[in-house]
Amino acid sequence: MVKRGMCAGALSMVCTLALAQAVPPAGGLPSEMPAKFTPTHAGYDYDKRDVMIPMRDGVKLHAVVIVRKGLTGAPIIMDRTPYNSDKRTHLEESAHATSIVRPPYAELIDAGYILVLEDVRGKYKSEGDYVMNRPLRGPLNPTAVDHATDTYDTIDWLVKNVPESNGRVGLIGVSYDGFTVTQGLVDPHPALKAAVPINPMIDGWMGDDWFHHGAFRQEMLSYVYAQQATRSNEEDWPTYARDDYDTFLRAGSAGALARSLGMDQLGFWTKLEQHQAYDDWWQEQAVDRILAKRPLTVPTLWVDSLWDQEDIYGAPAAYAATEPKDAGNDRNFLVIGPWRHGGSMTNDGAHLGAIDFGADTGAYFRKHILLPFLDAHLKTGAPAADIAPVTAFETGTNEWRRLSAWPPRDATPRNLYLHADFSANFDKPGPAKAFDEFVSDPAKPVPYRIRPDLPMYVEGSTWGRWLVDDQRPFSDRTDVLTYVSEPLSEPLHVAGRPQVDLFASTSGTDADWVVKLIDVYPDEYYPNPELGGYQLAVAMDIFRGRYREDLHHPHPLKAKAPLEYRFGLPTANHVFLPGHRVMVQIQSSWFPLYDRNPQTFVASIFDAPPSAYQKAVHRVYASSDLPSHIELPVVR
Ligand code: PG9
Repeated sequence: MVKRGMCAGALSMVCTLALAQAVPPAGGLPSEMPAKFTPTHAGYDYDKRDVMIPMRDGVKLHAVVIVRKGLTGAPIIMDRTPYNSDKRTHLEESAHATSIVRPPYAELIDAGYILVLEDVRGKYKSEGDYVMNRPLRGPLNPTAVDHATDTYDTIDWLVKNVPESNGRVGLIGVSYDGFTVTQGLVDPHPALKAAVPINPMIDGWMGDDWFHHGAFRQEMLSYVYAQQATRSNEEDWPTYARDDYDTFLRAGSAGALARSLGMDQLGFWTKLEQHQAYDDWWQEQAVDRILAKRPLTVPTLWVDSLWDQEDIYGAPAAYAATEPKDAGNDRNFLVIGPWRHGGSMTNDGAHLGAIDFGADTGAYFRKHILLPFLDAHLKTGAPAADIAPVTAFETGTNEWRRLSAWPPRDATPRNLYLHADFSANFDKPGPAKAFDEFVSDPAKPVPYRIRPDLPMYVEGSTWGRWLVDDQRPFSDRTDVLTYVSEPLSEPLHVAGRPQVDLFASTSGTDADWVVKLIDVYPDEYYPNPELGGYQLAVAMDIFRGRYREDLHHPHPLKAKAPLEYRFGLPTANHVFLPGHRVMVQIQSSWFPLYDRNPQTFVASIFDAPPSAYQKAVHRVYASSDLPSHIELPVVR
């Protein structure tokens, strides 16, 4: 049927043709959908541009540019991510720019910034090859490109192709995106005027995502799997049990589980297998070591979370490494807050788990530090910002402090000694031979968080807050040694990295040592009765014994010999209040976040056979010649 009537008065050739094409195939109606719909976005308060930006090697990277309508002479703030820029700029379809991105980015848009999110090379819509934490060009990367060049090329393109920009660009990002920020600091583009690495991954062996002092963070296997199996993360890590404790215990070793899932096809997994020790591969890509050798030209605000379950090492280490480059004390800044990983960029900074901070510390950070810092460096003609070199939230007192240095200049070491009667105090133990012992059984490893240990990112998982889990369920296990002080009569302020100096032995030939510094709340606590007797971890970490002599080369431990282990705990800024007690817990597994040490020396713990996993008797010594202690950086 030809509906000539609809073209009444316009029986032109075009109309006749269109109507002729609309004749349905026999037995059907024409589709009502266009081949490609073009939305008008009428009434939207922003332009969203999907762009492909050419890099120097011809590869194009995908970015989303969000510009509020009417904006001119505006600074650009950019986040380079492996986590899907499309998804991050489309929380919902909305006519308002502030509704399509997460709140902190909405705040930046509201503050007059052009927002750019770019997919890193090889992920999602960006072309090219993906390499986990792609090392800089050089011995570990023979190509002509890395995140430094990709950031440079992207900035160069943006300042020439986003006409609303004032030619000044800032970089921001959490975690992996924080790592990409740090790479932009290497031979930076002249338009790069500010950088904010938040919880950046800095050293993957020493204390960030992959290992802590040589102990492998095997729950990260699911992350490697999802990130590397496909460009757009279509392959999901399977769940075998509701509780990861069961999944990993049944699997045996990390290598056995990875192989059963076909992970030997994934380049990064095979690299982890080859680099279990702190060899040149790790050391050469440690970002703090890299930046320490370069000039610091771009004002940088490092952001550290005190209870960061993923990258607790990075920000303070990178700040410390770059601080000597800041002769004028006007380029390098540090913020320390009471957050989980990325918590500074959320709207729930008033508390973490059961611990209350009195006010939204994330909102405080963004309003009083982040925005003034960015404005001062990125907005044309903006006045200088009044930001202290270090702004640190003090947990315990719940106060923000402006400091001139980190650790604070008045922090001095004070040794907290462990005693064989399970007490802890500042008195060195006497000469009598004394120790405590426990049986460490790899068949029954100590859980690292209160079970069920739901996989990291599933709904209901406590992954984001486990570092503030009450440590009571662990303190009374027979394979955890628990030392505790008398109630304090005056405040004890610990600011910096407590240093463990442990004298211990194993009846086996390898062992892990987990040391936890804990604030024990009063038995009854009237400000919040639910916290009566709560054991709040302030700093805790693990050390893999085989690296005691040399981080680069593992050595078997001499069975039954008291040996010294020295390692740093993560940064703390905590006041133990009067009436509270100081506790230290020591154990030899932290499962399943860390793979089990078989306690028999084997060349590769990833491949330890079932027969290598053996019970061992572990002793912690407490005498004047073997004085196990934690050196606390105490502010007097
Ligand atoms: N912690 C995550 C990560 C960083 C770097 C490497 C691998 C993982 C992240 O949150 O991005």
